[in-house]
Amino acid sequence: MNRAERYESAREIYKAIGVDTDAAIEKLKTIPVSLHCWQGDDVKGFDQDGPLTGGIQTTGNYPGKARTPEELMQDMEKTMSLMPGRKKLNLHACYAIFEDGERADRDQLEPKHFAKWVEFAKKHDMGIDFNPTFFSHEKVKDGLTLSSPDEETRRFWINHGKACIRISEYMAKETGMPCVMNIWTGDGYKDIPADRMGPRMRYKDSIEQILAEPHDSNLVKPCVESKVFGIGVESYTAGSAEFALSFAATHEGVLPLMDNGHYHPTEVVSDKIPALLCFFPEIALHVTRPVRWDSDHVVLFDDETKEIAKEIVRNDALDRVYIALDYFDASINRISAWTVGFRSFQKALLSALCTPAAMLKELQDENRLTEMMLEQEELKTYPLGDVWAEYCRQCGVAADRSWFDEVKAYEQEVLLKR
Ligand code: RNT
Ligand code: ZN
Repeated sequence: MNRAERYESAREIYKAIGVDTDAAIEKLKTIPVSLHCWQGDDVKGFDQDGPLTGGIQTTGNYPGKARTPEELMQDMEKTMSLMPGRKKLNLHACYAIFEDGERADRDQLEPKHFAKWVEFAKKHDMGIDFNPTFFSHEKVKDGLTLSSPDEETRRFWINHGKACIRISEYMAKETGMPCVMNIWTGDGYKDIPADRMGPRMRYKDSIEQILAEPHDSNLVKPCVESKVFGIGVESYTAGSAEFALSFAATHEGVLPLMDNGHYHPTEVVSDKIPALLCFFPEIALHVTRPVRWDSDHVVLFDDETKEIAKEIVRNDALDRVYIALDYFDASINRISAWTVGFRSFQKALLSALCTPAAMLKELQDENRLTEMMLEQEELKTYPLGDVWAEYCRQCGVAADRSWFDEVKAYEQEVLLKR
């Protein structure tokens, strides 16, 4: 069978269980997934030369990381040309672009410092998501930013947050798509603190001050991302799960953001998604792959990734969940890392869209759990690969491993010359 015949056959097989694969393909083309710029340069940014702090870490020193805005954009264009599906651009404040030796500290950032990124996003018909950068900076005092007891430090970071609200609104206006602005800090303590509430009260007040910066909540979607621990911040994080969730629940227009690397290892975000959807009009996600800890490995087409996509799709929540990727691997070719992760999540969404959710739900509600199990097992060997191949063909990208030839050529011609 050739490719077209294989798709025809797969279409019939899915049709027999009530799944319309043509509709699944069309739907998938419309779902934006935010592509994080920071896979390209190991979360370095352009505004400082120090180490990566905040309790996060990239490991590996594969050659060819992007060192300038031009290189990063060039690399993103390469990786995006190898991925099917709709992309949104995810930026951090530390990726500000300064012209002619001009500098601005993080509390002084302005929309103009992101004009080149806006131009880039427009060129590729993408919206932009944004993140204030509360790490890798000399004004992180004793590992603390928005929860610092030092008022000058806290003021600096509040002003950074406010600047980022203004920049987010500018990005939304320019691209015509809302900007999800995610607040995450690595604030916390390595060892058992003597005061757990004080930092949280200051963190709460700081976020409230940031959000007091005037903004249109249809354009700027502020989120609070929780975390259980970081490297060197093992005993306590100010922005814990309960803190972030309660903050979002009690502040109009604020979304909780769940990163699936930020929970205890046996907790799953796939189960948290429908729980939050019962209460929040909108939520946000960072999709990553934690291996034993928040290691930010490249996202794969694995069980939990599939389950996350399924929960979004079968609860009809594609318009309520802002999906972003968040991983950074410096031990392998970074273009390939980006591409594999994005393609994996696309596969997970396609798999979810090709799941006969109504039929399975009915089995559950009729307590036909024996059949529910076997039907879910049957699906695992359905010909999803043939539907994937058709989707990739329609999107003008390789369906199989052949995209890697382009990565190898790019490595020779561009990356290894850096
Ligand atoms: C860190 C958080 C955070 C960062 C990015 C760079 O643990 O996941 O989202 O990874 O903002
Ligand atoms: Zn994250």
